[in-house]
Amino acid sequence: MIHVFVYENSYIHSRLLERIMEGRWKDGEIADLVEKVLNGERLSKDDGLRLYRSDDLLQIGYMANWARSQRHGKNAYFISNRHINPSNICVNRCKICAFGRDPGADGAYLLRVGEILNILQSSVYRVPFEVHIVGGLHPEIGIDYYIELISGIKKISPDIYVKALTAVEIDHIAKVSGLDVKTTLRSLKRAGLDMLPGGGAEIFSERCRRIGWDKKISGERWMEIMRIAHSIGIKSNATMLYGHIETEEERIDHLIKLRDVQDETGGFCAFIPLAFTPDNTRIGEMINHKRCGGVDDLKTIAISRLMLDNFDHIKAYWIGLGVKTAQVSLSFGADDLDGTIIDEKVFHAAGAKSENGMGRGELINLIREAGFLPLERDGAYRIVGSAD
Ligand code: V47
Repeated sequence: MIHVFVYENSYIHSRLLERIMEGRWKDGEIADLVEKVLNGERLSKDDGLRLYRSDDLLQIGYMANWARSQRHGKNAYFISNRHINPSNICVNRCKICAFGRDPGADGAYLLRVGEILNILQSSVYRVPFEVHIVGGLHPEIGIDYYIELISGIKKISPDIYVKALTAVEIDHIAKVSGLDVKTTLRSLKRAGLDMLPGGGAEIFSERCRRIGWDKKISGERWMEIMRIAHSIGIKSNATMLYGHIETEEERIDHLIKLRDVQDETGGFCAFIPLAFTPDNTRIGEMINHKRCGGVDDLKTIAISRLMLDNFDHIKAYWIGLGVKTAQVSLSFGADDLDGTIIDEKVFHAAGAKSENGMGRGELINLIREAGFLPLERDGAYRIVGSAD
């Protein structure tokens, strides 16, 4: 029995319904998968691979849009936020990264806590506001710096939502500070840490890690740190870096591992597929600075929505996708456009062409033009207000 939920005024949904009624979807190479999705059945690894290998982008998009609408109807979320990168000094120097610098190298920097607080004092002009803090693995900066930073931010305003430190950074800070991960996370939470961003997961494949980021913690360790965070009430996001040297099978394996962790903990808020941006990176040289195409971007958003049936939010990160693809992604399974993203540095170091920040009004217009209802949210996905 196929249950179809049709939203009023929804062209896409009425088209899907039409196709289903006419039985046309039954002829396609992925027709059995349409049936599985509409029946709410979980997709297998083989199903995920078939989706990647299918050329039927629109059918994949229909399914993902249908799954999206089951959770969110026509809602599309955004937030007012900015990035802060305390330091680009990094002991890992991954081949995918154009942001990191060796200690003492040209352009290497470490911001003092006071400097960061000054930046925030002058740039938080509306609340709620999210600050996204990530940086390099500095050989000497331990937990004291981050406790001072996070508690200083909460003194500026307790309504600033602090999404800070990837699992990779948590592992490093714990080591530098001579602490275990749980104690580190507990102390940061006490200081005001609200959640962890999803970075540093890359692709969990060991093969890729050996070639591209051999000093970074393994995928298993990344997941272990997320499990610990979730167990003490710290939520997080999750990411997948795609479009470099990974195979489709490695992508699907990555998604299934995340789905398994989410089944266990329920602690992931959003999944963000990150399109590899190749300039100024050593992996970029290996692939002739080729960036994956728009079809791959849209398929990856849609397949993420379909495989990650236990994730509420799929984010289209416009900094990496480009604004136009991010907008179209809203009809391919994404429900969140991240935010205003002032002062992003990691993707821009690698050649991202997007603007360094977007006005709130522009975000709202993009969402409306795509036929969705713009809803401003806070860091925990509580709705702050409808833009209408
Ligand atoms: O951890 C590094 C990736 C991540 C490149 O949680 C690259 O809400 C593309 O994690 N091309 C940082 N990607 C960004 C990140 C993120 C972004 C937006 C929202 C959230 C969230 C998290 O970017 C890194 C790494 O995985 N990265 N270099 C590159 N050349």
